[in-house]
Amino acid sequence: MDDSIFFESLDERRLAISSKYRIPIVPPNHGHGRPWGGIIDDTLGIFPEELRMNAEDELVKRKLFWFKYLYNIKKQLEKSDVVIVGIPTDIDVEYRHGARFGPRAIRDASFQFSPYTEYNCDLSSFRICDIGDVEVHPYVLDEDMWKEDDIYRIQYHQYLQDKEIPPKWTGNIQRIEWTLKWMLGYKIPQMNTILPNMSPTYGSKNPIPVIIGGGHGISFPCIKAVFDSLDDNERDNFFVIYFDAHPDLLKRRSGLEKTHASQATRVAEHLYNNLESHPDGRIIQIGVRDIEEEERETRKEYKIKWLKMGGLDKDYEADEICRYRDVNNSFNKIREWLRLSNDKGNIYLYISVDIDVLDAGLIPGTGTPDIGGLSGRELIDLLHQVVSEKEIKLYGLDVVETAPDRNIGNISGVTSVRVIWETIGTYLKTHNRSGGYVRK
Ligand SMILES: [Mn+2]
Repeated sequence: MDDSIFFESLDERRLAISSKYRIPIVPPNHGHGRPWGGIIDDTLGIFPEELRMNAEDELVKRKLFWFKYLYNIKKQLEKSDVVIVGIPTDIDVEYRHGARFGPRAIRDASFQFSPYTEYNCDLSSFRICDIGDVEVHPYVLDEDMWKEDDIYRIQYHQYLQDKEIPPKWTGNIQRIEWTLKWMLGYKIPQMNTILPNMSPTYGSKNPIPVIIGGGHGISFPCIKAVFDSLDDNERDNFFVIYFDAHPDLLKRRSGLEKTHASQATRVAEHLYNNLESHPDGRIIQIGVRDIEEEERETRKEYKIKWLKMGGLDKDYEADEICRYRDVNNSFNKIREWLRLSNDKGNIYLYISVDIDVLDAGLIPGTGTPDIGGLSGRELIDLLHQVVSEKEIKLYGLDVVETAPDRNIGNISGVTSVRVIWETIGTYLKTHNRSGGYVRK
């Protein structure tokens, strides 16, 4: 292996380590204590000192620190039931900022919890791995900003002596989507060539991704990555459930396409464009109450189901719209929308929880609070009911819009942890996982 392909000089090598080879995932700041019920990943502390020390390592010799870092995490992923990743963004926030501090606040809050769920599932019996944060720009979602990656990309091309230059992953959207696909074991051609063991064929044993935000704009690349990784049968039975005060169904916000107020439109478009049959009702939104007229049109266009907190009686004429009354009544409607009563086999589900679905009086620490929302009890009960269904296969969960600057006692961080704990724990317990998430 000729080093000169990569580095012209020692200075350039230093520069490369510091800037060109920016890793897309950075270790979380665990601090002291036991995050996520007591699991601390022992591979996270090794970048880059240990790599520098271990000069015999083949990847170190090739100066592929980034791949080495990912490789170590990958080994953890393969053993994990659940993998947590933070995406610290504040994209296109127009009212209250601060969601980029959400992952930190949620991890902080995780230290105070016992590893038991309300239904006595011991989460410490599962392997839950926190791989850190995706390195993103906090404010800009989709701009081509990571110019250094172009240098990396071309060097990479030289190294592989491949005819094709690997695709760019320069903006935040690409970084988030790529990271999720990588977590899911998606076959990324260039990585498969360089490290054959890094990209197992998708489908054997994959962890459930849990994404902690960050603004709601991150849901689009995450859901897209999960959906794109599915086979045809899974796609045909793929649903997204949102818990949110807002439908996020604007076409654009301030002229921008990929924002927290338009992310559900992008998801709907993506499903619509990639399914043979129309994705009628593939998206269910629970708790919506702050709705713009344009969003009603988008809902009709994609036949999105709404479980609204309130509303006029005329809304009930359309069977896509229902009013939240109580947990049992609402869950029956959700079951029907998910086609769970039809006995048609598995439903593949992604759940996105915008923490502002809760009443503003209960959750001040969020970007766009609104009163008249769910209580914490109702949210947890609904999540319990949904993920307890045997036909449900949980393929992803995100919890977004935690803005700790506005908190009292980090209550939105605490709430986010409880939401994750109860969803994951109840799912693992009711689906008889005994360590090791076997996907099929
Ligand atoms: Mn939202």
